Amino acid sequence: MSFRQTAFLPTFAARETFLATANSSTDAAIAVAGVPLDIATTNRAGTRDGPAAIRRASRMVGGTYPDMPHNPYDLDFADVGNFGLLMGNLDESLKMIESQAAEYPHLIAMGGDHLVSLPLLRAAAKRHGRLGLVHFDAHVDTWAENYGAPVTHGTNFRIAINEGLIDPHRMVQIGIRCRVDAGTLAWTQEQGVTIIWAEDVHLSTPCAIAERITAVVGSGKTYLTFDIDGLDPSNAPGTGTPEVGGLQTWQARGILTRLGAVNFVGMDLVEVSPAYDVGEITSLAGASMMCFYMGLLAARGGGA
Ligand SMILES: [Mn+2]
Repeated sequence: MSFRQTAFLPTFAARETFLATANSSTDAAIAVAGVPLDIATTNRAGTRDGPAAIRRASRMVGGTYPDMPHNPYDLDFADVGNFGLLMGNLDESLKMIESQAAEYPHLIAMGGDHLVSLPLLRAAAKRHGRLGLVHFDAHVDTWAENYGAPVTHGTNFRIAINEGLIDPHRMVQIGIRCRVDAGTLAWTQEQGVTIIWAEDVHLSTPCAIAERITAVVGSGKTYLTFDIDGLDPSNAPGTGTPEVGGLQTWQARGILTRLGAVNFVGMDLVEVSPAYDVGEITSLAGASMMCFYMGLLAARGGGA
């Protein structure tokens, strides 16, 4: 069972777990975990503090919203704490993250930088087979290398595609607006990845974008990865590689809450870097997106 400590504790006094849950059982249907990997960023670091900031901000969210009438507290979910990793050792940390993720049938992970999606997808694909991917981001994250490094938070999805973890024909990126070389963009589109540019979102409506996403991923098992830099820096300043012209929080909310037809099997929310945040804008946005995802799960009656 998931519950707040007591109805009489105001948010600032509630425990600093996700949605202030007192449930830490590793047997819950839905596990929320922090994955504070912070050694694969290419610009500003600081995502090691993401999980703690999201947990604090999450005490403000959860419950029943008019546009999301299904309450995350109806789910059997637990905050199982943070995953272990080996400081400074990327290879070993990725293996450790994968093996810890494999223990949970439905995981909602808080990054950490975006490379955490790679071991999380390795674990999810072993359990479920090849997955569709709904990917909110400013960046394509399909580079072959960044500054000579082949394994970073910008090469994660090229690796995932090459390993067959995700089906690029069932992969859709939303909010893209980064500088990107022609070769990387061509490679991405040749794989079959659908790109919904940030500009497309601005010229459209959340309803229409949600329909496009649903059409791309279809009814098969699908993973949600939400890089907080998909949001505009004015809506999410606390991140490592901000790009102007991004999604407003209301747009992301409007899209995400309309993805109820997608068969999601897991999620991560990554790249929150609290040292660059202002007034908890970013961590609140991150916590809210996770909450809306949980609302989708609650609407279908649970995580399975
Ligand atoms: Mn990313």
